[in-house]
Amino acid sequence: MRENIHVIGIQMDLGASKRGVNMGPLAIRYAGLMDKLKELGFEALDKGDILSDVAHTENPKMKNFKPIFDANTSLYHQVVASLKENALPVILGGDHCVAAGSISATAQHYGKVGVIWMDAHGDFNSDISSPSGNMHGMPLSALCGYGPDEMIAFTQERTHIDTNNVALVGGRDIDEDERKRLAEAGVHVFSIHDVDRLGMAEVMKRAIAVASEGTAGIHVSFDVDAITPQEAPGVGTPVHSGLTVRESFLAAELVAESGKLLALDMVEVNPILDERNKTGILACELILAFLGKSVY
Ligand code: EXY
Ligand code: MN
Ligand code: MN
Ligand code: MN
Repeated sequence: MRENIHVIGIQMDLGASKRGVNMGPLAIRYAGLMDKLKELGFEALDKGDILSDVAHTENPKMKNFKPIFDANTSLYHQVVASLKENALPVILGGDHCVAAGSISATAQHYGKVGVIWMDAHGDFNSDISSPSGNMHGMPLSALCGYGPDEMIAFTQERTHIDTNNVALVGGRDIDEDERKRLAEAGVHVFSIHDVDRLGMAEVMKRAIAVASEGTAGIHVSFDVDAITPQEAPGVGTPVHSGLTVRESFLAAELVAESGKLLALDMVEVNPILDERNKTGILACELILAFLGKSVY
């Protein structure tokens, strides 16, 4: 694990239908993230927040595409710059559309990276398959080269993630077309049912193996709606019967133990819908666990 952590916020809520997730970075910082990182012995630098332009939709199949593209482009450049400084970027969302920028940056820097996408959703829609036109339902598909292509036009090379190295963990609300698309693309899906049957330790062992095979390491993209809404109420798209808090921490601890983490997104914390920053605090503690904080 590297000593240098760069915390990069992105105040983006235009990819979701419910507003307010742009305040996620503030909520996670309010939980004490920077001090806690320093207590763990990291050189932790707060790079501030990337801001988003106002809502503006030209194509209802990709709502707010232009401001989302612009903010993601800024995020892409910031994450690339942090990686060049040999820091491990921790990206605070914002809705999940921001992973298009952050993961393209990691892939651009390292060449070949694996992705563990922890989410109640698949985020594997294209503009055509999306039932909503909301861009937070599309970033994983875009990153893997399954469209919408416009969404990852940040890099000259248009970096694509190989789906052989992508594991989706915690999925339980996946659209019918999206399920077919995930299967055709060959994404390794570990649904909540797999977590029940196999246990989180075995699921993460397999997910880490998938994401590590032939790659420089792993970018984890953690959507807090992966966790069950009783424990993480501050989300815009809650889905019942999700991961427990302990399963989530175990996943984080196993990633830390693997020594493969290259970058981390912590996204979809919506303070307006939260209860006394419960979800913000949880997100903060999960970040620490992904970075190696142990309970004993
Ligand atoms: N699959 C639905 C859609 O594409 O509209 C819902 C997507 C929600 C995405 C969330 C945050 O991870
Ligand atoms: Mn998501
Ligand atoms: Mn989600
Ligand atoms: Mn492939």
